[in-house]
Amino acid sequence: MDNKNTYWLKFKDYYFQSSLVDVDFLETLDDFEIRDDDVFIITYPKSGTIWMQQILSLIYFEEHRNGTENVDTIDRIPFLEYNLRKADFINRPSPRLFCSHIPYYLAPKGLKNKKAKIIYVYRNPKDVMTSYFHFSNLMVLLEAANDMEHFMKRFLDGKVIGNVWFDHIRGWYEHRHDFNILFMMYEEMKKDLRSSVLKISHFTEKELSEEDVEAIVKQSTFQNMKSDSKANYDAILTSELGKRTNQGQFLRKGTIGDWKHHLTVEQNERFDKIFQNKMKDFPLKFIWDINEE
Ligand code: PPS
Repeated sequence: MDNKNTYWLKFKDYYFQSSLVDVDFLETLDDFEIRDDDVFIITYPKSGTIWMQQILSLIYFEEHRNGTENVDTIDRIPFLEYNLRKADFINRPSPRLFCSHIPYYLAPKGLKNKKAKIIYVYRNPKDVMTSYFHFSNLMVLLEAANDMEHFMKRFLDGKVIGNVWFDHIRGWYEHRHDFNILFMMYEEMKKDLRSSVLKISHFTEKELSEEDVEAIVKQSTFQNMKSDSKANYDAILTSELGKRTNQGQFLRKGTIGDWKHHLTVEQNERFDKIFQNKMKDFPLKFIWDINEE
């Protein structure tokens, strides 16, 4: 079959993970009823989705902040198109929080009344590609790649879940006036988590005390998330999704510029050429190095 294999399923020109997605749900996505107080985290894969899930969950749920609940982040903020634990979206109490990798053109049309909120997290694409390469070799539901060269070709050709990175970010950015959307940069979150938390709480109109902000920042650092079983996806990856090896983790490096350890000089130059060509008129800036301002 042309539009489906073990790893992906093509629906309206977009690749979804085939065994996690429900096509009947995708068929109805356009009409998915949106509430004014819904919040959607939208990302290209490996751009900081679970990080934003953790931050948003901490902002919205006091019980998460003060540790009086024992709910996994994925249950607080389920994936829209990969409803792993079969959350009942329709009867879910407000405010509903979701995350998703969908491109702008598959967004439910109710999002266009601009009341429900979208937080789009983006990350420099060399680190996205590096993270994605490792994750593809870790999770059994993704097609593994022998080496970076193989993966880079697939990534640049958009033969991965999420399709072409350039199209995903450009699509959402160019259609930003159709939505109530905030763009958050992974690298800015990394460099100044506190300001990022304040930006998100302002956008979501959630008033936080100084103490709350402290608690959120503390619990959403890479190190804290890594050791927090509700936030680190270890159990999900091991028992619900499946790993190829015991070595890797969802929270791998969590840094800026790891691509430097994985791309050859030639691969890097080739990537730069394509990036410059595709993004020359694109206004959002990117940070490629941990020391860059
Ligand atoms: S997925 O599979 O698309 O949902 O993956 P996603 O969550 O978007 O991205 C995973 C990468 O985000 C990193 N991450 C973090 N970085 C810094 N700080 C925190 N708190 C954090 N939480 C998650 C995670 O480590 C993956 O990046 P890499 O580069 O592989 O480490």
